[in-house]
Amino acid sequence: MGIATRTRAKPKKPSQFRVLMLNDDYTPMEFVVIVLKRFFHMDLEQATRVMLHVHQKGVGVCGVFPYEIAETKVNQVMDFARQNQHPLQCTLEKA
Ligand code: TYC
Repeated sequence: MGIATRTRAKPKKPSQFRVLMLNDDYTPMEFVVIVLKRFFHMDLEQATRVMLHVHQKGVGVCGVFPYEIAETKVNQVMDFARQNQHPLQCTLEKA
């Protein structure tokens, strides 16, 4: 097989995306903890730690996932926040 038709010797891993939670002044702390437990499978202690980190620093990482899963998590969080009339914001960025 000629060089032009050879596949890559080292296929790239599928790229990963960080799901970020953003702080705001109105969403109750308890609600953020529920979100982290429900959608990111954290236990109470872990969820509380991440929530407080976001509260103090403005932003925090909920997890790192392949693009489609990260996007689904962002949509699930935003839908759940909207349903409960909280302004909680969640986004993703390339890891
Ligand atoms: N800052 C919010 C409050 O004081 C709590 C909060 C934490 C909101 C994390 C959003 O992603 C967040 N009620």
